[in-house]
Amino acid sequence: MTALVEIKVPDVGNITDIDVVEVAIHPGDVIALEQTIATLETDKASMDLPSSAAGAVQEVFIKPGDKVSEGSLIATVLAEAKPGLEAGTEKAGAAKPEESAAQPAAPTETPPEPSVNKAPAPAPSTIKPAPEPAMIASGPVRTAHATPAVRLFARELGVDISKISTGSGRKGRILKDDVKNFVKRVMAEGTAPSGGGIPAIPVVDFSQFGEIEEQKLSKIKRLTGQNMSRIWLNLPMVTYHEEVDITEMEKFRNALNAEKAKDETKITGLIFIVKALIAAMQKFPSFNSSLAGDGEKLIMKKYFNIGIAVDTPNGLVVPVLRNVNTKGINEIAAELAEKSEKARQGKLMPADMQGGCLTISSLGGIGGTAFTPIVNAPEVAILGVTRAKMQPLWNGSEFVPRLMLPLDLTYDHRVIDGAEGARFMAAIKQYLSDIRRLLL
Ligand code: CAO
Repeated sequence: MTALVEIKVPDVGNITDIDVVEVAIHPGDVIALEQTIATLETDKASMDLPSSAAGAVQEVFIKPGDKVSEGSLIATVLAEAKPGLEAGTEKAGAAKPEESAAQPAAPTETPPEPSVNKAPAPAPSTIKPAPEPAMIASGPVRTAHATPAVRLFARELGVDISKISTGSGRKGRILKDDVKNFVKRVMAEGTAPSGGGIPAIPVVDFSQFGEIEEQKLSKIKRLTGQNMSRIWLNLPMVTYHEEVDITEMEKFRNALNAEKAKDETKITGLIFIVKALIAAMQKFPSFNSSLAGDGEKLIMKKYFNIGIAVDTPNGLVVPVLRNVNTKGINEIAAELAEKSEKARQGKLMPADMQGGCLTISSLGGIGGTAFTPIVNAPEVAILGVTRAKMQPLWNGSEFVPRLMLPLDLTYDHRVIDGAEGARFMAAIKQYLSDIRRLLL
């Protein structure tokens, strides 16, 4: 005996106009009792709608995008009547005989077999508010909008769906593709970007505002970005700014360059800065260290290698000048010229970029008054340089024109404290304002 059973939206607690986000059945499907037939979603929760009847789906009356309320017809199912119920053996609390799916035809226009009966309204078995994402930013707590199918998909991949900040579906709903893109991004970064509960930047479809074009990031840019994000999240950094009078140094530099033949490498101020940095590291050995993995000891280095950030068409690279403490000004200038040229041609080998103790990031050739460079961890500090300019300096009785060089020292505050940072910078200042001191 079969009966045509109507499946309707059950009592969902006075909520109307609920969005249909997914319909899981089609005419001809054979479905089981309690099987999810559709997914409905309100602003606050998504809900799997279980079937109140088992059998073959005859007709489906809803589609994604529709809005439904309690009592809306979802589907008709040709249900097998259960002999036990036919014999009137329904359990206490079960639907009344005239409402039972197993009851023979009620007086309707439908032919006696199959007959149309009302299915008992199923309880929405899985109204589940989406989990709240772990956030460190303050602000309203948002729930992740996603269908159960997408949630299941995310669970199968081990993705915490709350870490996906915004979906690309309607009203920001998270779709399967969003989960896939999230996984791709995490794989590419080699680390979970939201591991610390940090919400990701929302994905925006900019084409809605105007014409756009996608440009792939170079590999160097991608790797630098990952490295910078990792460092930014891991290191408590402080940047200390200072100005150094390099008037005398500049006179000496110009004199040296005037002696050089045309094809010889010119000496820029940066070379003196390398020298001054080495001297300051010798005076303050904690700047030539790295924090051990357990965070409990410092690894002190007895060699002096300086990384120089070089701007290339493909992005930032940091060739390392080795054992700079053993080299003279001209040798360092020639080595920097060679390595920065190799860098710009993309010919640096990985070994050329390894083993740095401290890094210098110089924007002086471009401009600037100050910036806050990011430490190239596991190094413990980085020296930033911007453009020197003539300034009036009070010498006790009058203002005199002096060439002032702005320097920025960012350090890892787990290793270097503020006073040490200031003393280190004072030493650099002393060396650069009177380079004879480098001989001491
Ligand atoms: N103040 C005034 N002038 C400066 C200066 C400063 N602080 N630093 C450099 N200059 C001058 C130089 O003397 C040179 O002048 P001339 O053309 O008259 O000789 C000119 O600026 C260009 O210098 P340069 O950049 O070629 O040489 P450099 O030794 O100072 O720097 C290098 C070498 C490789 C660091 C540089 O070319 C470079 O790539 N800089 C960019 C670094 C960068 O991108 N850092 C990353 C920042 S964080 O993302």
